[in-house]
Amino acid sequence: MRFSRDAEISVMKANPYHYAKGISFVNDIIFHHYPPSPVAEKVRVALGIKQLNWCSVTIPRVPPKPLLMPLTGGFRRTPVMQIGADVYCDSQCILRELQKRYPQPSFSGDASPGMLWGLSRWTDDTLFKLCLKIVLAVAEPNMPQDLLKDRGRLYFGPHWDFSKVRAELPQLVAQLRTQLGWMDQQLSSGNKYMLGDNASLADALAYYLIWFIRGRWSEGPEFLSQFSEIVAWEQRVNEIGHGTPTDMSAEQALSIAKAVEPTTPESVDPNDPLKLEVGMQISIAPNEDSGEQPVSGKLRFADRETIALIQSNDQVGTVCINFPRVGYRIITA
Ligand SMILES: N[C@@H](CCC(=O)N[C@@H](CS)C(=O)NCC(=O)O)C(=O)O
Repeated sequence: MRFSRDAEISVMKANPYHYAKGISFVNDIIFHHYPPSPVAEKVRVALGIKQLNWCSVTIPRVPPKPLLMPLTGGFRRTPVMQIGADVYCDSQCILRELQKRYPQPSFSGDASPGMLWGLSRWTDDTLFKLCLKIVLAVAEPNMPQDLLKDRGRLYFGPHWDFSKVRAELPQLVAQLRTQLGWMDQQLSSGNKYMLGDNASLADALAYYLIWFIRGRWSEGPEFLSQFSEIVAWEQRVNEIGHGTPTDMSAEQALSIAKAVEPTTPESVDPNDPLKLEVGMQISIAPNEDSGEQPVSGKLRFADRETIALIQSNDQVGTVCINFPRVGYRIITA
């Protein structure tokens, strides 16, 4: 759904420059991220595959994130996408929404989409954690303490210890080598991209891990040089770019949310195993023990893939916050 002209005008009036130019942003993609975030890089590549225009809001790397939290109900991870007063947390949810709103070119390239989401559980879970262990364990002695403590707890639980991880580094690298070998093999068919001659979600899912290893692990470039197909493909994905970003301030993003109402429909799958109902009080939290606070509010929407709740506060008015189902647990009552 697009916003009415009245809603657009009310946002424009909040900013005289935009009013004069006739720009409103209420239907635009607002992407909250920071440049070194690998998960954000995955979405930036996806925005490039679809050649989209988007507004770029830079957020802090560690909490507090006072200009993001009012939109996400306290969810602190990066990235977050906002369109008007609808907010999408977690890259899985963001990518699905982008595919829904901008179907062409499709994220499934030359293939059908179903198993691509399954593929994302391998890349974003097993493989991303493995890359994080290698990158963080090697970088630990030179990392700022606040960042190290934050990421250790977030990704590896309350008893994280990178000195132990460093001791098993060759084992971890061996695990990574085999799995990147699968990607290299996939590319040896002569196709330009992972699933054919059109770029797909599979490319974004693989690329951000390679980008992360190359940029943040001191031995990454040398390690990657053994995968000749990956190295050539990496260049092709790099050339896709990120679409067209335009900088936006966090304050402006908040004012856009405040000027409009959420468009996410009120609807719940009647066969939902949790017997959810519109309006019920719920909390949503990541499945893993990451120390993150659940996000609470009134249920607005639930289907097999997505769950969304409503929250209100002075900074944004009412927002609808969407999460993926997979990887998150829902607490009722
Ligand atoms: N499952 C999440 C993972 C996101 C994630 O872990 N992002 C990292 C940055 S790459 C993060 O949130 N780090 C902590 C922070 O930014 O506060 C997703 O796919 O979006």
